Amino acid sequence: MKLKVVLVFALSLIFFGCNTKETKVFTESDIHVIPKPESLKLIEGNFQFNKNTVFYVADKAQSAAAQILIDRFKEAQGWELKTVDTQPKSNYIQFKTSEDIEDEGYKLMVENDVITIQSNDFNGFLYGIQTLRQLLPPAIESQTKIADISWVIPNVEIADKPRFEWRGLMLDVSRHFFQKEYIKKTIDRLAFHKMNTFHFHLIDDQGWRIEIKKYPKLTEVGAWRVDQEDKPWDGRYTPKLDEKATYGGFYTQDDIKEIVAYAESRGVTVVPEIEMPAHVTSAIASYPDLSCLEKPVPVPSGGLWPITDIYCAGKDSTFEFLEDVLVEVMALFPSKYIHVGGDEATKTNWEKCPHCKKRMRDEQLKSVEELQSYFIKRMERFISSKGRVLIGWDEILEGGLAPGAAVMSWRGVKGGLEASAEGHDVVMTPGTHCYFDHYQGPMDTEPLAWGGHSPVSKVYQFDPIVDGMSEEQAKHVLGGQANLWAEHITTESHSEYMIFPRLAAMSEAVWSPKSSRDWVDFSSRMENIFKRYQHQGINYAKSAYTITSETEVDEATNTITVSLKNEFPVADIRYALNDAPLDETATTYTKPIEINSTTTIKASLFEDNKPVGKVFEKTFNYHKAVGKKVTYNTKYSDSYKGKGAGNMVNIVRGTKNFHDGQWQAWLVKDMELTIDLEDETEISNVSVGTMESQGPSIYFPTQVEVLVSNDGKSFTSVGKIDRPYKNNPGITLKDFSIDFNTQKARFVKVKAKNLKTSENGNDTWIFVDEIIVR
Ligand code: TNX
Repeated sequence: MKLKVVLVFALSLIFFGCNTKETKVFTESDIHVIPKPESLKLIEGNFQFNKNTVFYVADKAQSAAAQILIDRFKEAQGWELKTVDTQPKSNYIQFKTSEDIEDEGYKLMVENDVITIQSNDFNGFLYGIQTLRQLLPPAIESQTKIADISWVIPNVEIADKPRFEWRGLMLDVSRHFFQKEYIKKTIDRLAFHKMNTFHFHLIDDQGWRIEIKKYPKLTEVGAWRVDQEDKPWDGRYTPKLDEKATYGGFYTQDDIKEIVAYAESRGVTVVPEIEMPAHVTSAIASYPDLSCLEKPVPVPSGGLWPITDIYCAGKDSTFEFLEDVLVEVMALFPSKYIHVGGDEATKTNWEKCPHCKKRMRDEQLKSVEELQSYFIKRMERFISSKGRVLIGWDEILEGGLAPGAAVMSWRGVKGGLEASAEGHDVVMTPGTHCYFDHYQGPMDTEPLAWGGHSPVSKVYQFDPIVDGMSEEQAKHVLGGQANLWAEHITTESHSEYMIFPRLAAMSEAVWSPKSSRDWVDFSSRMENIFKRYQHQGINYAKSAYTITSETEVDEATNTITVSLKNEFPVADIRYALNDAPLDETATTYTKPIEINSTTTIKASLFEDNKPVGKVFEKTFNYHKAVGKKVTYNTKYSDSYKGKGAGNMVNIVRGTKNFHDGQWQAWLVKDMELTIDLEDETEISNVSVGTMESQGPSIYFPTQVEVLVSNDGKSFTSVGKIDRPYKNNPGITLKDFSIDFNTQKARFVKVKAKNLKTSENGNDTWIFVDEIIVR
């Protein structure tokens, strides 16, 4: 652990008005500001707020920044702190405009009697205030009056500025609709984390969410879908055209104005996203003529793939429509950037459409990719003629990038590398680190998410500047952004759960100097931020406290060791085995636990000698093949090797996340392997652990067979299970368990047959995590 310089100051009692000034000694570990400031110096002494503290302001921007803290004191303490325009003698916060401070940067100086915030713009003053807010006790976030708090903060000298100018969060309000009040709340929380961009994903297949006066059907029709919220997202049927559509909602233009103005008061720019040419079934449902086929379609209630009903790129009327929409959008959103989506268009209709074919001939376009490029370039000309800048997902690179366009790199970092090499500005938002619809803890302990695994520690590792970027390219990186797609996010509290605390990690990744990145230090500061989240009423995820296990097999001794850990490193894990209680008698975890028989481990984090949070409980089923040699007659795929040769006999079971490293898989091929038990061993059951997840083409074996032998040459079948193909939505784990008469055998051969081709003609996988021999 980093050595902390502990500064201890003796403080004298100072009398202040009728309040007695606190004698409080601060150390560096009392300072928890997130994102971490560029530089911070603790100084002897402290400042104590009381009901006479005033804000000395010179202009509107300064008083707007002051208001944030005034509101906090009002709610948490009931004080009505005032702003004044003449310099008080003492006990005040003053704002000073200082031209030489960089955009959004600030200096904060806390002294015994006066606090000074210097900046050059509103955001800088606001961030100075936000830092001040985080120096105060967490109770400053309270939404009800709190008694007996002394609002005392250490004297400090802070110089701070953002590393990147684009520090964003995207919310998808199409897949599920979120109320205006929640959007404002989220914007407020962005500002709390010194984030400055709110990317508003207003349009998608499943709902058009912004009123456009010229095209009323967009919200009369496009904002509503048949309610199938009781079914899984990808298991929803295509609604009939006359079915009553009741799920949805939209923002009126007045709502949008209110959101934009609110965001402005929080230093946040709202970037609207108006998807095109795909992800617009909601628009086509409203105005079928916008598509190539001009066929009426319903607003889909859930998953839609591939997306073939897209805007026709041949008809000029499509562009007239989009220009009209954008004129209204640009009147509402003053942001420099206008996002036009551009992702995931399946262009098969364009290949057949006479209008699109004519366009391709007229414009000498060789492919539908070039037609998409034509589409985006044409929109870019329009947007830039209005003095704005087009930004789109990295697919807008395909077929040639529009001059002047900026790119949001989501399919990894490739798009960002390519666009920046061509001199375009980029915002980095790779799925690996920035997708908040991914799981943040082990899948079986978390609410349903899209897939993937992006825990807070991974988000914390995010760097918008990636390996292989030249200095010149790096200059084109505007910053980074987190995205919350909402297919599976139906409520505000679930949305909060996905955003927090990962947003805190993201804020540090895009604000603080890279050199100050320190996971241990960050996690220690998070505890304080959690208290603030609690006061703010945020349903943040506690996944970083979830205990997970890792198992290692020592093949020489056939012993298994299980190690326990959780994401935040400074935690007191204790455990109990089998029937022992998990209480104050539990063992403190210091080293991996050895297992040589079937064992249940219960573990928890402890605070004050008591278990807190989720209890970890896992039974490790020891069996007769543990650690024995496995010979593969058909080799597993290089993409899913599990833990290699010992994977099938290491007692570690895979989770529903097929990327979790515990699964071995075969594509199209059958599985066949032989386990050598070393001695003739009495056995009566073999179980084969498998998974089915038909979405990514993982199917149960259609047959599992077990054979035994004593010489390893001639095998006798002892049983088999047939399991013909069935439609099976979701993810299912299943052990194919085969009982047979107890007998002695040294070799066990297991065969599993692959379906080979799915109903829709794709190659299929079989996934196996363990062969259990009893
Ligand atoms: C891809 S990211 C999409 C979204 C989905 C998301 C799910 C991007 C530009 N397009 O439409 O919601 O995956 O993670």
